[in-house]
Amino acid sequence: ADLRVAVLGVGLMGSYHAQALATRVKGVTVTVINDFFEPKAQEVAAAIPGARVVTDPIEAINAEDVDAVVIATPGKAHEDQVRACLQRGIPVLCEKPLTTDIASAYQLVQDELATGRTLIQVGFMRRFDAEYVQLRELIASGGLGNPLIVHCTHRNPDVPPHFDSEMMIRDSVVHEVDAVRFLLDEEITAVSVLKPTPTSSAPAGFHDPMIVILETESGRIATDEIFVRTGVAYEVRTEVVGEKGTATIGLDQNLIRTGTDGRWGGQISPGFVQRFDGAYHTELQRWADAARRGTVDGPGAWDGYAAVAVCEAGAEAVRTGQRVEVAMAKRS
Ligand code: ISE
Repeated sequence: ADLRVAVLGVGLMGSYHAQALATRVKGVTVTVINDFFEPKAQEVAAAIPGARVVTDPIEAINAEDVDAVVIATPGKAHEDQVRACLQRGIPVLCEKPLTTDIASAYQLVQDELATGRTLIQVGFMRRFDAEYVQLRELIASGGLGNPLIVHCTHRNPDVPPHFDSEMMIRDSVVHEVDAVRFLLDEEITAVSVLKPTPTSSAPAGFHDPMIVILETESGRIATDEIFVRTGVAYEVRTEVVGEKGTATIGLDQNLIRTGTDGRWGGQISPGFVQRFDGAYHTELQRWADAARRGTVDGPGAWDGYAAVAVCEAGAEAVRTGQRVEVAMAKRS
């Protein structure tokens, strides 16, 4: 039988997931749609045969015709909703951030441990992108020798006006935080942030771009250029520098080369939905396949907690201009 899924929060990401689950992911029926803005939930549900609207998110999680849940509500709502999934004992795919503070993220790690099952997956979709997977395998197989430095670039063409420096850390850099942990297989222990001259399109007082420096347990360094108002396109690149060589991904991802008027040129993917479409699809299909067996298949509660802890340090580094150590428990 199909896995019956509730999608909570149908903004940009949630409506994309709901559509993908309903039309492209095999073995899934979307039965319940929820959003705090009911007309939006109605609109999304109307386009999905068999889906109905449930206005209360906790009721949606506990509905009889729901076997698993996708959460794409605002970060502040995640803690209670993920906990309700744990209490019911059903798998959940929660968009990042897992929660909005370190203590609640750690509590969810503990709550999941207490169930004796693995039920929480966090939406770090880059782990499902073919290039990231290959780069991780190359590093793990020793192909680059010891990896010493990771250089990341993360550029968005634009963001909403309220997207401030702290959001740049918590919403955008969070992906490099997870990618670096994924590629190097170790924790990040300290964060520093450099604030170059801001672009003139950034509102006063916003630091855009920034250079974020991540230090790892073993002493490696990762840099991340985060620039969210380039006016150009969505550009995400990673280069790993090892003792025996270097490797770069994201150079011409989704580049469409065109030839017109005796010239050649290309189009860069405009946004993350286009750039990571394949990754999202793999993420959803593997999650759904695992959920049918009562578990998940991807980054979990610990990864969500680690990302929250590193971003907390990053937000403090933006505010204070200091190098901030990550406050994180040892993994039990
Ligand atoms: C957004 O929230 C995301 O999650 C995207 O993946 C990221 O690239 C973007 O910068 C964020 O705004």
